[in-house]
Amino acid sequence: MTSPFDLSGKVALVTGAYRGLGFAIAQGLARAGASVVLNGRKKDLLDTAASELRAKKLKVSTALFDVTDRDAIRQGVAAIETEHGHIDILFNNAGIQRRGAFAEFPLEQWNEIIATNLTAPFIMSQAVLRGMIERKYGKIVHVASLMSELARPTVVPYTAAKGGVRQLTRGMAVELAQHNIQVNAIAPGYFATEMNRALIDNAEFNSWVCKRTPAGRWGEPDELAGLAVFLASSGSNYITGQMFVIDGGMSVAL
Ligand code: GCO
Repeated sequence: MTSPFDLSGKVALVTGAYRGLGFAIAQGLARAGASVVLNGRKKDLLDTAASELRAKKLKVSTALFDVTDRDAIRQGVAAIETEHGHIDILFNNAGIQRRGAFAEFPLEQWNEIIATNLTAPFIMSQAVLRGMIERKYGKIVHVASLMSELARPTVVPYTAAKGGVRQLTRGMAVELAQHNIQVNAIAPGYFATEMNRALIDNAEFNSWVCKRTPAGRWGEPDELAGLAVFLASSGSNYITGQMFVIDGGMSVAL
């Protein structure tokens, strides 16, 4: 009897996988036995990440494309399916953050955030869907956010996009369950990633996160891997449309 969390024989595609949460997710899936395709748009960073995981004897390859470019996505996914035969698991992790007062927030930056954080998961999911439907098997996991549920000043566009990711998860889950495709979301709280470097380096904000979080600290990217493996595995076959908050308790504390 194999473990319900064994991903041997599965092919997983992780977007934005060369660092931070995406890299931790990719490493976790590979450690669970999956053959993992790392996506990113910077070749040198992507190759470095792949080399690091290969040095750990993990099965990884790379797919260089920008998740805001629909044609590049289609070509990239087709190339992966030609090389691997199938894509069983998709993690829509790629995301950006731009911070600024709502009143003066530039429309161009709003469009960037929506394109990467919300439209890209839509396009990526469509790109892998035909194969998943044909095989009557698929796991799609969107990386949502604590901001899918809560809000703070200066990140309103990101919050709006991540709120959309939560509903995208629910809508896709309901429509695709008939094909044995489960769609869920991971909602990270404050993790120590490059996207949050400015916050970590800000003594006041850093102190606020540590006081506001019952665990008293920032999350480490590797702490996301277990939940990612669970949602990618047969252990979650009867779970769909759900968003799993992983935030050290922040969202449940006064
Ligand atoms: C911010 C942060 C947050 C969180 C994360 C939540 O500026 O408040 O970037 O958005 O770190 O994105 O998932």
